[in-house]
Amino acid sequence: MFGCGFWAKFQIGAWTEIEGVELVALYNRTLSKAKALAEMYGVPAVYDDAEELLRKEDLDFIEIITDVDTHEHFTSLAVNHGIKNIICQKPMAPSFIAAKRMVTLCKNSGVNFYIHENYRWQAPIRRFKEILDSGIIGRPFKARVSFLSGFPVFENQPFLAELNQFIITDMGSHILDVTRFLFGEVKTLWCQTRSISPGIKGEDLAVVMMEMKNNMPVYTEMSYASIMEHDSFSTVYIMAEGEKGSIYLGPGFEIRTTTRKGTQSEVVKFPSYPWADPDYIVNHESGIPLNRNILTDMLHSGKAENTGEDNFNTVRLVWACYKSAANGKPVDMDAFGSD
Ligand code: 89Y
Repeated sequence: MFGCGFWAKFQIGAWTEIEGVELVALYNRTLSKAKALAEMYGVPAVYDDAEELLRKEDLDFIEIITDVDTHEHFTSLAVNHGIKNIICQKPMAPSFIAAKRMVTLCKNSGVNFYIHENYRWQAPIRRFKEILDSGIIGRPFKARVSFLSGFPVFENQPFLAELNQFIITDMGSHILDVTRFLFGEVKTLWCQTRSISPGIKGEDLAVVMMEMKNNMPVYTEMSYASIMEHDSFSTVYIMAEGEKGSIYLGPGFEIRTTTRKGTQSEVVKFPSYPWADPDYIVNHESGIPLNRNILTDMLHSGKAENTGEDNFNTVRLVWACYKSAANGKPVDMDAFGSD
């Protein structure tokens, strides 16, 4: 595993729940951080030289959880050292063009490239999809995906305040991916951003209006400036309306499904783990099914949802949002990225 920052301990925790996976080495540019994590999880080797790790260790796969600016560097380093399976933390890269280079490099080198994009694996969102696919609300015709939070996110991840592009890369990567997961691909989008909280470089509010290829209008909103009765952290609230009813995932992981017969409520349950932070529990738990899915792909017993190529469609949405926010115009997704 490359990178021993805030998220590493939770992603390692998720791997410890899966049989047959052994974490053999950690890399971090500050060795003391790697040593602390190695002690916590009993990892036999630590390095502050990534090349040395790649030369010395016999690896089936690596996972990259370093700063986003270094994802491309570590991906190409691993490819050059013959690693055949690479998992990279979201967001894939700090720019659209860098993400494109990473996907192309892995494809041309015969490397399986996966993105650790966990929100679509959150238990309430998986259940929401099951209800949607059951047909109980008929054909969906409109939806809203909402993340409105005042969680002190910069306390745990101070570098987020330094990003020139903050909320769409950090949370938009999740929210736009969930939107694709539930409602398919986007035809056109229009985005507005604002920077509300003092002392941050990038935007902490974005609203995105989309027309999906299936003709649904979908509205997404994401904010770390919102003081709400029910804070969305660290999941999303989703409303889908269909010809026969509606489904709402709201506070307390409750899903309310309404048809003309009335409303059914269910609270989605999932386990807690000692390594997970209770504030992030739904988020941290989702790493387990995500990792399992990637593992089945590596072992050729299943297909990964979060391949680099699939996630590149989410990356395109992220950067199309910034383009739209900069020029105030809708972006035609079929044409985006080809210029
Ligand atoms: O970095 C983000 C993520 O992936 O989930 C929540 C978060 O930690 C802060 O927005």
